[in-house]
Amino acid sequence: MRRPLGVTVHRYIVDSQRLHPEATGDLSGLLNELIVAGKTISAEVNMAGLADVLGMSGKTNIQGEEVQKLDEFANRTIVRRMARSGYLCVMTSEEEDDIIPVEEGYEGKYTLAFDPLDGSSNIDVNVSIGTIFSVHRRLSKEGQGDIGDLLQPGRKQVAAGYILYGSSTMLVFTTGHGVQGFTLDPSVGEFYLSHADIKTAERARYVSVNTYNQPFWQKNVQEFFEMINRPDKSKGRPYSSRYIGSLVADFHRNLITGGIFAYPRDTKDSSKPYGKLRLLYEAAPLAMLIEQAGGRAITDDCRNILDIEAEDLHQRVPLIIGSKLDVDEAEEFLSR
Ligand code: AHM
Ligand code: MG
Repeated sequence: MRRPLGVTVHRYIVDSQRLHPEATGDLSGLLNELIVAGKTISAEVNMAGLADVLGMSGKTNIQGEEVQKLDEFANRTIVRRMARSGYLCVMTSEEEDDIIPVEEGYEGKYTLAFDPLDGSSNIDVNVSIGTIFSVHRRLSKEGQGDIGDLLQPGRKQVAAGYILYGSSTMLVFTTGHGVQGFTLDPSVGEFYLSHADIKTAERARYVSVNTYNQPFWQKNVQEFFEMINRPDKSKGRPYSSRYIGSLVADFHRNLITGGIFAYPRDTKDSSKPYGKLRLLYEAAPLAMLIEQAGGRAITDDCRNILDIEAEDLHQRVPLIIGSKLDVDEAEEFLSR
């Protein structure tokens, strides 16, 4: 459906729901609540340089990383708002070891996995960060949800997206019918449709990897990235390199311009044998978005990210994601 610009995200969600008369409105309600949380976080992120919120809180999270104050703020904002939304039965967050129960009496039919502030090492250097989210339908029948409701493959997501706190704040999401991008007008506090039905380029323009990890990658992964570095006019190569170190920002740029992002497994840190990125609230939601935009997401041993059965809330997964023809080539090369 062609939609005029100037459509608010609320209007977009209401219109989309009309196309599904069977819908109860719960998913719309859930997204709207998340959007309010996102706007709250956006306002705080924009104040970060002014308010005294920079710097470490002194705690470490389950992955042994330092937690920064804005991470905590983002986590708290989402948990508090969503726990009483009435749409969820259980949540998981990068910032919390265990499942996060919703308030009794407010149980709903969905689950939420989220990274409250991805790219947090970039907060105090004024570089783009974002909130990534993934929504599943619950498996259990009623009452408070449990870990089983959260450990579902990405293929079963009913919605996925992110809010990027960049030069402007953008909301990008899918409910399985294409990818829509909205830009926040901070003067009125509304997200407006700015990127309707996003499709990513079939060929990459950018390659996004932490090249200094290259010596620690598997040999075939090293060889693949050497191979696609070689000039080849028919494929638009040589590509150019872009790496921010905020997955959500690297992903967003590549989604808009075409690109291939990878965080393969490496031997640099024996506590992280599968690379750094998390399945449930980083790789899976971005994989749903990229597939909806015409791209692909696989592991470095060629499994489709969306088919992986989660075993742990915080499990990590090697990720190769982006333009279809380049991920196809990676798959062919790495499966030899
Ligand atoms: P975070 O969720 O604590 O911010 O960590 C994940 C981030 C990703 O956003 C990014 O892609 C990656 O870490 C960068 O890692 P590295 O610095 O090893 O390249
Ligand atoms: Mg993250």
